[in-house]
Amino acid sequence: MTPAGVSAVAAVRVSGPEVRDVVRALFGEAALAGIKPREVRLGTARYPRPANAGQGESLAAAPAIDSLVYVFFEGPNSYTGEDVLELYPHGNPLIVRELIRAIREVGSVRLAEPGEFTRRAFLNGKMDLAQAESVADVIHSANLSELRNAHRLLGGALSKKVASLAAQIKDISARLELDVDFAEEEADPDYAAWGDKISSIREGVADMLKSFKGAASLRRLPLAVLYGAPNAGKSSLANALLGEDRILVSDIPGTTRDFVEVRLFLDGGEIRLVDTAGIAEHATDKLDALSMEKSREILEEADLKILVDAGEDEVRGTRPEARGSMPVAREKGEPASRVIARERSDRGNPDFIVHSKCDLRAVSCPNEANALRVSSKTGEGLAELKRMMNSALFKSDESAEDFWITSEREKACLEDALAGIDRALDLIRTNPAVELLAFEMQLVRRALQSIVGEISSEDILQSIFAGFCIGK
Ligand SMILES: Nc1nc2c(ncn2[C@@H]2O[C@H](COP(=O)(O)OP(=O)(O)OP(=O)(O)O)[C@@H](O)[C@H]2O)c(=O)[nH]1
Ligand SMILES: [Mg+2]
Repeated sequence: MTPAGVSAVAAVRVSGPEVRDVVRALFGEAALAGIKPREVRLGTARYPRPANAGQGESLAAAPAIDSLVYVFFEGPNSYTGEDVLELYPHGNPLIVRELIRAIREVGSVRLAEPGEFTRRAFLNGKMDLAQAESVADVIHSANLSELRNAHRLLGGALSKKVASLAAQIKDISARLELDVDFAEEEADPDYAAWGDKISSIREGVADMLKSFKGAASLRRLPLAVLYGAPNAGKSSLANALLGEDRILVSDIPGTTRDFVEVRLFLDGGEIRLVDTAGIAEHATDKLDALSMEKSREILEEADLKILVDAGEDEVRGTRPEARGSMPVAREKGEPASRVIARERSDRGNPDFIVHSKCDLRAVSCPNEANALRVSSKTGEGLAELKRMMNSALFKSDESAEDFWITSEREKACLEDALAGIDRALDLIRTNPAVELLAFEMQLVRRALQSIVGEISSEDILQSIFAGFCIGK
């Protein structure tokens, strides 16, 4: 269950009909006799006695693997629905390896395949397929909103919605089939009313489909880029946000050459923070030009562009040759940052402006929206900046009811359902025939039911659970 590597405690899980044999082999007959489901026990796991060992040899003679805590879960009240044994040895890879080796000597015990425990949970009816898929989302969520979504899916939000749509379709199908049977006796079916009902189902399906966020967009961490003139204090700011001196800082303009990427934890989750080389009007040399090119490239990818501005005078003082030719069409009272943002399109349109080094500035910077006074030296404005970054990068506008789907498979099922609905609506408009409608609705229902796995094939299960980790 836990990754390889040294840790305080590791977790190993065994599931299946031979779990009791494993308990006996590791801890002895007495331990098995006294075992109670879900009871936390401390014991010494020993190598199993070889099958050909004499009766006289006691178990205690076998060398110990580890002294550890274990819990037995009796099926069907377990994660997989089968008997399960969880063991918590010390987190030494050597112990874990020996423990697994000893367990595998018992009966036909073998290593689990990726996702096999969750697969068994699905096959034993402990959860439906949409929930099983969301287990992987719970494990891999990179931020709080993803995690909340994964928990909603695991809690059955998608399953419930699918079930309600499938029930509505079942209802329509039943009426359609009734009409097929009694076609001669009944008056013409009320196609218009059916069209309305089917359209409202279509809306539900289309909404879910629209909510899809694929793995590519989910696994990607939000990217914030600090950029601005050379010497503006970008690297100092990155260090201050991180709370450690990670990036080289100096009063020489052009200190940062390659952009530097660090990971920063905000309230909403982890982000990539990139400190770039200063962008000036003219490059001083070839290397400088390359650095600036790199900065521009990463800016293109940014989710949040933060312009770091130390005030024009300061910049000018440190690098006159770079800024000399800049056409400063500065209106009276207009802050330098605005001039920069307005006049120089190659600096990108910042989402936010940081007036840096505010401890050095005699006059306070104007209080604009989307701008903040910050000092990396005194720490002023840092907490506020983090809050701003958090709210810009992690939108928390979803309500408790909302969820988005993350599985390509579920998306494909919904697309099938939608296509069927559209064909049905088309039939109603052009050539209403009860038999054909009934057939299409059956297809739609099947597509929806396969989301939760009421209809699923071995191939589909294989591809879903192959993406899991071993032990889950
Ligand atoms: N007083 C004061 N000095 C600062 C502050 N932030 C940065 N500095 C100084 O400004 C100078 C430039 O800082 P850097 O962080 O290297 O600036 P940069 O924008 O990364 O510069 P380049 O990498 O050359 O583009 C250094 O001497 C810093 O010590 C601040 O908040 N207050
Ligand atoms: Mg720098």
